[in-house]
Amino acid sequence: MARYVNVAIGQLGPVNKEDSRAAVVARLMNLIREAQQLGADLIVYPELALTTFFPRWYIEDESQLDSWRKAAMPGAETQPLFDLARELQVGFCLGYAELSIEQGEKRRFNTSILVDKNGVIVGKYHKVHLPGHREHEPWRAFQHLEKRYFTPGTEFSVFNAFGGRVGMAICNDRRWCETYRVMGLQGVEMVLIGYNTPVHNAPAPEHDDLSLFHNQLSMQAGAYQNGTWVVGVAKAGTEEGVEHIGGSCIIAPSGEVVASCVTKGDEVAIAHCDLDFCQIYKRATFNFDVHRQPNAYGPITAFKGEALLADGSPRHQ
Ligand code: CDV
Repeated sequence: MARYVNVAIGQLGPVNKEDSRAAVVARLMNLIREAQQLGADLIVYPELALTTFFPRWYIEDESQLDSWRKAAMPGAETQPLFDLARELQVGFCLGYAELSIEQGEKRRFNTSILVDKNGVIVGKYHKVHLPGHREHEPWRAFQHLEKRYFTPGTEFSVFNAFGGRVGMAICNDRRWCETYRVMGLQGVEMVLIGYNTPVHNAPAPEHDDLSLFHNQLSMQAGAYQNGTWVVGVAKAGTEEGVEHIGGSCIIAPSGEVVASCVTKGDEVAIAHCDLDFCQIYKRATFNFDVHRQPNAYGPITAFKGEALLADGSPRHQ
């Protein structure tokens, strides 16, 4: 039996500090309604979709920080989205800031959840690659304090959902080949990625003009090299004075872009994805069983940084 997933991009325009949670959820509900009219099975929303991208600010007040985070999911404000998903029979992937309290220990994650057509959470992911810095760096035009505000996740899981093998990653994860390969090794067929990417990259402003190129380059490479669909979804436009890229798109296992958004606002785009189209890549060029050489890949997990020192000697000596 053919396995198709009609996947929709649920791109958001800016979410400002003053926007109420209810107003943002109403926008997400408009997007899922439009997606359903276009025949979607699943809609993918951006990273930290419920709030403004608050890591751009250095905030010392814990209670203000916690006001951006959600302890319960669904909670009172997000329940209407879960109810609508069940009514429309459209699943969703949603990024949000999670406050987890386990055995009295408070932890904060940059989280994505996968929700099935019955409004049930079937997968959860904590962002592994947290970019930016920990301390206030006033020389920057704006901060990027994800390393301060979040605990990194420790695994890339793949879930049986929507008739296939579905994985999640968040924003900076999409730039790392390991993200896709670890899921590729679990047979992933569709990777869902929300992002908030400022055009301006303070440590390397030379890259500003290449922001959209690097966005697409990373996701196309990940799709092709692992024979998987990739869905990248932006929170785009100028948010609290900071310009973010759009460039939301759906990429086939061939590496080709098959659907994309054209604005930097709330927008839906959709693709009819044949999950079995992954097989021609997974069983030929990227047949891992036949062609991978893990014995040559030791440094990938043995070292965090470069394995050799400048003089060519091994780093651990
Ligand atoms: N939210 C992000 O992870 N943003 C990063 C920026 C800081 C470069 C990204 O990789 O897009």
